[in-house]
Parts: sequence; structure tokens; C-alpha cells
Amino acid sequence: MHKLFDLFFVSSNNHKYQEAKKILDSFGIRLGFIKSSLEEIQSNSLKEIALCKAKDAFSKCKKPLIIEDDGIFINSLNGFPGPYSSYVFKTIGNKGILNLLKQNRTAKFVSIITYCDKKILQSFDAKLDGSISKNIQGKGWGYDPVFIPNNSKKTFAELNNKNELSHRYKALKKFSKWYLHK
Ligand code: ITT
Repeated sequence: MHKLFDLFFVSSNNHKYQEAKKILDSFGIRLGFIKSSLEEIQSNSLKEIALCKAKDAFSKCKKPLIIEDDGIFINSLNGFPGPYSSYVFKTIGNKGILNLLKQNRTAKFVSIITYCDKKILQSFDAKLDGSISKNIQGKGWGYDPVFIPNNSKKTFAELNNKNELSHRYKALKKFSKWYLHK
């Protein structure tokens, strides 16, 4: 019998899964979804948080899986919200972020994908440089309506090729190269 999925994405965030699935489909990897809130330690390091999430996910699911930890880092705010991006989005949201910014609007999105199975725990990271728009532009989830990647005039929410250039795409591309040759 053929397996339906090669591996699973464990997350509470369906948007992240939908994008990861499309991206991995394009590399020939079939990604299933296990919706679950994972233990998130407080740390300034996305990689440490990702490792902890992956171990927690594996202890719950016992299947080959990936998890993802992301952050948006704003230069004029010394990298804030960084590892706290999810909490900051839920509390002050995009309007709150726009109110904090003046001239320097440069920022980056970082993604860490961590793979875990019985024997392996391995992380892949990527960043995408860009800036924060002056207004909310377009409809999208999370920070998509305010993040403009470099060399673009549009936000992630306005672009139709986000999944071909995002921080998530870049980290999953690294992961795929490794996964398909392991
Ligand atoms: P998990 O259950 O997978 O942890 P989460 O939403 O809490 O889901 P993170 O801890 O990685 O995920 O939080 C990062 C936050 O950054 C996320 O909640 C979004 O608000 C935001 N974010 C991450 N990637 C994004 C993207 O591609 N576009 C817009 N916002 C994004």
C-alpha cells in the first residue's frame, strides 16, 4: 500500500501549512498536516525554539515530521518582535507595528524548518530581507499586508508569487535538497 504522505507538518497555524504544502508539492514531497499547539519555550533564539517544538511534536506524533518557527525582525526596533512575532501580532497587530515605525523601515523575515524522526533532528534556516510598508496593503494573514520583500513594491499580501520567494520557500528548498538525498 502506498503512503498518502511522506511526512507531516505539525503546527497550530493552517496558513503556514497551506503554504508549506504547496512549496513541498513542487519538490515532489507530500506533506500531511497535524494540527497541534506545540510547547514554545521563551528564548531569543528561533533555532532553540524550533528544536524544542520539534521534540515536542515528535513525542506527540511519533511520525517523521517538520515544524517551523518564524520571526519578523525590524531593524529600527533592534530586531523586535523576532521570536515574539506570534504574540505581538495577537496583541498590537499590524496597526501597532506601523505606529512604532518612523524613517528606517527595513526588516527581515526568518524561517527555521526543523525535521525530526526517530534518529534525526536537523534544522534549515533562511531569511528574506525587505521593509515594512507605510500602510496596510492587501489582504493576507499575519504580517503579509505590511511586509515588502526587497526588489518589490508590493507586500506579500499583494504578490501572487509569495510562495516562490518567501523565507518559508527558501528554508523549505534547503530542507528538500537534504531530504530527497538523505
Ligand atoms: P506554530 O503552531 O507553528 O508555532 P505560530 O503561528 O505560533 O504557529 P510561529 O511561532 O512561527 O507560528 O509565529 C510566527 C508568527 O509570525 C506567526 O504567527 C505569524 O503572525 C507571523 N508569520 C510567520 N510567517 C509569516 C508569513 O509568511 N506571513 C505573515 N506572517 C507570518
